[in-house]
Amino acid sequence: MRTLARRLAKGALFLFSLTGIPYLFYGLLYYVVGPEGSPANKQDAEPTVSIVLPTYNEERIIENKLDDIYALDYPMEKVEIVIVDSSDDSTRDIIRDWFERRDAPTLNLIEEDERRGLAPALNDAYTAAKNEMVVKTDCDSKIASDALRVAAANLADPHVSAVTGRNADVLGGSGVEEGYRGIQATIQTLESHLDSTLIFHGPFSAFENDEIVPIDPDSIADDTELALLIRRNGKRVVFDPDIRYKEASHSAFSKRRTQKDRRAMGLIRLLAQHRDALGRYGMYGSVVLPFNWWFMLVSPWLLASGIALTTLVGLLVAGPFGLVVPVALGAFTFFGSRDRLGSLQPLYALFDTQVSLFSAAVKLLRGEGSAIWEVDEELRDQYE
Ligand SMILES: Nc1nc2c(ncn2[C@@H]2O[C@H](COP(=O)(O)OP(=O)(O)O)[C@@H](O)[C@H]2O)c(=O)[nH]1
Ligand SMILES: [Mg+2]
Repeated sequence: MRTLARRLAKGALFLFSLTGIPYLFYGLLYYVVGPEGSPANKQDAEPTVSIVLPTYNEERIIENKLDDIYALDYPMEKVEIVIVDSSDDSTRDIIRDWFERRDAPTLNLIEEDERRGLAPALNDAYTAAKNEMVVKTDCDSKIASDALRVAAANLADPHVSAVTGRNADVLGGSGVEEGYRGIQATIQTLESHLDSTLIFHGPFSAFENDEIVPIDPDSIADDTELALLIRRNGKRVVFDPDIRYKEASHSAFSKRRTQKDRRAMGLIRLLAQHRDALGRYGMYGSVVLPFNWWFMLVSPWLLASGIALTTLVGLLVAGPFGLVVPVALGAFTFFGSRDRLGSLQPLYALFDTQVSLFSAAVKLLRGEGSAIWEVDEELRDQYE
């Protein structure tokens, strides 16, 4: 029994160490590269802008969103707003009223008879967008007033064709989300300096219109997919921490699962679909994509197996007292999801993400992953 327990313990230790190797490697790279800000050679620019805004039943918050866009530090005569709407509430009437009261920006409203999902809606909106820089933003987000200018400055670099930004303020004060976003911003800054980053964020993603191509209508990682396709076509796609937005998030474990698991499913599926990109496109395919493969597809399974083995060892060695491992993990989750872990909070945020990635993989294996989802009404309280 003891020998078996010792072997299993060694196995668990091996799995945990193996999981950590790529993270140590990224840490070392960060130290060597010392990335700061965006890697783009930024220049002042004021291109014409199409703001793409998809809406599904956003009557509670659409007016505030339009007011926020109107307040951006940018000449509104140079802006058109392309709204693709699939609502069956009063969102459309509110939109029309709002634009009737103003000369600029102009409105291009695409009215869908029925909800088809976000990706096909976005494909239509991108086709309709006619200005030089196309900025996609979600209704449930607030963009910093200088965001369009900073994005335009990035795209003025001839090598860069897409740029995304940072969730600088998590509305609702979720410590779990803040912890995760901090780590993610560090990783995405490094990736951008190496070549390009993978993840593009729904609240703010800017693209050069000429580089936009259609995305898979079943995609649930729409912004990231477009960026990935642009990188595959040869241009860099980067993260600039100076582009700031605010987005609401939950900390509570069960509330987080719905949105995070769906987003995780989208990313896993996208990576799998584009597995042929591994090893190609310079550092993007040889470092950035493999790291994201590890983080999203491999390490959740290694961690889950390591935890299962450790629990088994505990049971073999200490009988029922061996349950201390799952109980400790439960306590970690209990306090972490209530933002009460102090300096350990970022570690919990990573754990929470790994839980989502694991459960997303299981859901995908079960054939789930619909491109139509229930919009989170509670999160919208933050934008009223
Ligand atoms: N046109 C259209 N917009 C959608 C659809 N589903 C979601 N949206 C919009 O897409 C944006 C992001 O949706 P959201 O539910 O907040 O996604 P999440 O932030 O990933 O949870 C919001 O502006 C929604 O109103 C859809 O099926 N059609
Ligand atoms: Mg949202």
